[in-house]
Amino acid sequence: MPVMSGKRAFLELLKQEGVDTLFGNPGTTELPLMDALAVETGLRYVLGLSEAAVMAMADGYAQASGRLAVANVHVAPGLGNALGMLYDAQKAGSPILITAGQHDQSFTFSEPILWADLPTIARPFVKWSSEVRRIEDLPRAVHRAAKTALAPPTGPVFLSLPADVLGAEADIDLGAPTRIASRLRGDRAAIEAAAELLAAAERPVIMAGDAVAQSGAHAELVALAELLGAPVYPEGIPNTASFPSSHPLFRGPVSRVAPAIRAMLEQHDLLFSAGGDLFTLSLPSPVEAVPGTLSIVHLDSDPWELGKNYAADVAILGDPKATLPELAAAVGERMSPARRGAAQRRLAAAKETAAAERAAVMAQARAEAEKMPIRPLGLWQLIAELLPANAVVVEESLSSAPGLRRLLRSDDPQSFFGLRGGGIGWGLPAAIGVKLAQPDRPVVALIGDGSAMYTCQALWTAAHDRVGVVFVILNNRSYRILKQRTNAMKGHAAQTDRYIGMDLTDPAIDFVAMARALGVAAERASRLDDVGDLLRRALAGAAPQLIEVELDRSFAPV
Ligand SMILES: Cc1ncc(C[n+]2csc(CCOP(=O)(O)OP(=O)(O)O)c2C)c(N)n1
Ligand SMILES: [Mg+2]
Repeated sequence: MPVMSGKRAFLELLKQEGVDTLFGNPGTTELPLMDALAVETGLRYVLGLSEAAVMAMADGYAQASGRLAVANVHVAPGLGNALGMLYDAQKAGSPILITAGQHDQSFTFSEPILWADLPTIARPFVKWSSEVRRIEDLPRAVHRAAKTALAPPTGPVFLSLPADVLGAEADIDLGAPTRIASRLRGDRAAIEAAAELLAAAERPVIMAGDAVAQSGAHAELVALAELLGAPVYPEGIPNTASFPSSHPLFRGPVSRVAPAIRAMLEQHDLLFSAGGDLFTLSLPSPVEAVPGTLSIVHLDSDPWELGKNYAADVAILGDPKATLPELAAAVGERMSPARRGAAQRRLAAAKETAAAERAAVMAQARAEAEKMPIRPLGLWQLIAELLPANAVVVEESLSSAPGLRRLLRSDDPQSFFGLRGGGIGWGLPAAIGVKLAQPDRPVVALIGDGSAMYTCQALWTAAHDRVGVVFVILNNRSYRILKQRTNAMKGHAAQTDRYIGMDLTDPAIDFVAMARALGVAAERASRLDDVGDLLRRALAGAAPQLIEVELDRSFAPV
């Protein structure tokens, strides 16, 4: 066995696990690693200037590559700064190994500066959280962490790395990675039971969730939806391209409030959730989202999600790509000629409804496109027209989002990534991670002005590492969604038209100057034509570019 330092062993272990990129922000406790990186050619270090940006870059990279991402932060304050974005990564099920340097173990009892019990801080947000105490345990720890992050349901893991472990030398056996085969096929009896219900349903509806996108099961879900003649909605927080948006059965997302979800579900007698969450809501409601008469068939790779909030008549633990073909075949066997005829009629009707929905949004977008200042829907239509078919969109557009998914083409599972956890500031750095994972695809980030300010430091990384993302800042100079929601409370703010802590004015934030200060070329547009010109030019180039769009600040009562 070779004699090796802990710091060298750590980098070798990461390479064994297929890692080629490290996202990080260093401090004293990470210096052993930074020292080892000085002579390392197989790993690229991507520096983020705040830990929130580091974490979200790693998240975007993990989601867009499906591979293990690694983020390295500095002791307790660094980990603390990363936690909001770690929450988002946990909700998205992103396979990320987060490590933090820790003080020398002989030193920690005296409570040195920056020290805290790191695994305890990270634990609520990860699948596994631990500290490596001996250099001999380092291989086992890293392999276990990587295996756990990538095992379904995927998710982040945390390791604290004390300086004495990284600095020690020992004869170490580096061991080898383990991968848990993820194409888990659902239980046969459960598939048969599900097929009985699906084939007998008279008004079925499908919700497509992130597990479909993650397993690359578009074609498999399309086949089942067409067989059933069922419309397909993206799940409540539609953060992935879980169904091809150009398909005639695709419907725009449902809202995140229970009454609207219920109104949709009341038109159906059976809900098939393919890897979707039922339901992450944003506001409490006296109305239940799911009507009592609805049958539920639920397939997911995460047992926690199955029947979490609403009892499933049949719950299948399985990978969508591996399980859907068997389910479709079992349904097919049960489709009598009469049922097939009914499914054909449903298919035709569902296509018509979806086409009418699309036409209505497009007509509204055309009307909005005439207005000044720029309205979100007019902007979406322009962007949807201009983006090439292989573009990837990263979205954190908050109040501007309505209509976007209906207009945007997101036809492959990697073509769209949105905010899952709700902790804003994710989108701008996540887009950098997405572009690093998919360098050959154009990546466009659609980011609210408020959201952009949480992690705007990441622009420097885009410039420094020449990551050619096109950042579109939706500048309505406000936390517009909070104004909408405060207004809906019909209280003092609505009566007085005063919204405390929600205006980003006086001074207005100059995103063009800010981007240029951080090394990213930037322009401002107040007319759609100008947005179009800037976007065309940005897409033609390879450098990062920021377009600040002056959006309408007003909001209609919701
Ligand atoms: C980390 C974090 N802090 C605060 C919030 C609360 N919050 C939700 S939306 C929002 C404003 C978003 O503003 P912007 O990105 O400009 O979008 P707009 O509402 O204007 O469309 C805030 C502050 C949050 N969700 N996450
Ligand atoms: Mg805003």
